[in-house]
Amino acid sequence: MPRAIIVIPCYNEANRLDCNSLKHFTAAADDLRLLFVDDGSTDDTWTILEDLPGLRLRLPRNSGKGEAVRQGILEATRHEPRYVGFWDADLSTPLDTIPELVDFLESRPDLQMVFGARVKLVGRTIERSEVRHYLGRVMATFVSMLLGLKVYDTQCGAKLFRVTPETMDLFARPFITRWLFDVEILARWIESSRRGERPPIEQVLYEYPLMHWVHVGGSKLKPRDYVIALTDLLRIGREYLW
Ligand SMILES: Nc1nc2c(ncn2[C@@H]2O[C@H](COP(=O)(O)OP(=O)(O)O)[C@@H](O)[C@H]2O)c(=O)[nH]1
Ligand SMILES: [Mg+2]
Repeated sequence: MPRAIIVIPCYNEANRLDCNSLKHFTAAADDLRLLFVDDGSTDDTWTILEDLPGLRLRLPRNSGKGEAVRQGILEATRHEPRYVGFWDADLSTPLDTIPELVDFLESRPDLQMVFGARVKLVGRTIERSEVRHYLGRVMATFVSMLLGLKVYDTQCGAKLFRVTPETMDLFARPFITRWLFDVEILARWIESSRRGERPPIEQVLYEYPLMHWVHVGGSKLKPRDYVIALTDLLRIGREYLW
């Protein structure tokens, strides 16, 4: 039984998948498994995944990162791991951060989830273009206001959850937005905690400042996605919070 299963959503990632790093990581970490979700890719992604060690799931058509992650997590829980998470296929967050987050969550039984946070501090390598950094900061500020939570970085693609009925309930239904499902995860928790069914989010979530995060080109996020994201924030507010 693996201690943790990490879902890697892949949509047309044939050119970006770093097979050597993925194989090397899997060989070295025997209590951690990767679960690749091919989200209806139209390139060679599936063929490449068939050659990688780990679990695989193939979705019949492209459904977006949130749904791919959700399906992956539902599949992962069937193997009864203690922790599940998700990680971007471009390995902007290096794979060796996975055991670090798992150990951290293990050492903190009070926590339900730990999110990687890209905080530019001296001594750490956090590399993003200025434009993306500042657009990201504006978005993050709106997200923080919407949720009423001093969260710094909801959009980092490195997240880990303790497998409990409460955390798995966050993935029970499809998300309503394409790119802001991470915000929805928090909004869902906050909605239940307001009903008195959960402790406050501040007691169960920890943002873990990453040592290393480097933007990898070939992103599928387009400028218009930032505009969609703003309207999606309002939809999240209406659906869960207001
Ligand atoms: N399943 C799925 N994953 C996607 C889709 N678009 C992007 N991703 C995945 O989301 C992760 C981050 O994507 P990326 O394009 O690097 O976004 P960025 O890092 O936010 O610029 C990668 O693992 C992608 O494969 C999609 O339509 N479906
Ligand atoms: Mg990326």
